[in-house]
Amino acid sequence: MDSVTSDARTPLSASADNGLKIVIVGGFGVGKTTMVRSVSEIRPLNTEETMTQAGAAVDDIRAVRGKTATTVAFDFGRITLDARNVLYLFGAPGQERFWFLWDRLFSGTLGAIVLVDTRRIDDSWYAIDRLEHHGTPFVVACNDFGGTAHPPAEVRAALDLEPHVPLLHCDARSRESSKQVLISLVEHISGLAAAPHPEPLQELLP
Ligand SMILES: Nc1nc2c(ncn2[C@@H]2O[C@H](COP(=O)(O)OP(=O)(O)O)[C@@H](O)[C@H]2O)c(=O)[nH]1
Ligand SMILES: [Mg+2]
Repeated sequence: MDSVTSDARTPLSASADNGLKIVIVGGFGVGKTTMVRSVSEIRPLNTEETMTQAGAAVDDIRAVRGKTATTVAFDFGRITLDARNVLYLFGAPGQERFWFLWDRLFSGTLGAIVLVDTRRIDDSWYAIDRLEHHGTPFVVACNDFGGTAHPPAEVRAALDLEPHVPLLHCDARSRESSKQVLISLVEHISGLAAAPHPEPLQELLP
């Protein structure tokens, strides 16, 4: 396995004592590894493996021609927010055989980014279902693979997204665009935290 280890160019500050976790989930070849690489301040730790013929039966590569490596565990990156707060990014593989990892990965997670390739929208259903089940806040980001952009209303309907879930457009190869997705997620999370309870308690009391 040609694993890459994080380098020491940006050592973690000794005062950093608060680790926040965000996960990036989505189907095979949707751009998770690319996004973690775009925003991480360290060379991301990942476990890319050259794809072999043995994987052909399990990974549907027809839609992602040119892809020669696949993530066999997960991607890991880091962003220092300030002296004390550090954001850890986990890119979780979307292939069905790794779904058992997700429930563990989601625990203690601040929120998630669901990456979507609008040509293969149904690859994202399972991720959304699991996140809703866990009550993990998330935003959905459609990664730009060129071609016709689908109207947001169409994507929202296809994913059966609740109206309060932000739907964005991004290019995972761009640091700026990926950063915007992270910022939207953090804004969404803080908006949820500030929102009043939808069911006022008084109405439930006699
Ligand atoms: N055109 C385009 N290609 C992308 C974009 N993001 C990723 N890719 C390419 O799509 C392929 C799959 O991306 P990867 O990050 O490995 O997907 P993962 O399986 O979700 O980790 C790679 O060859 C990337 O270079 C994007 O925003 N636009
Ligand atoms: Mg990957």
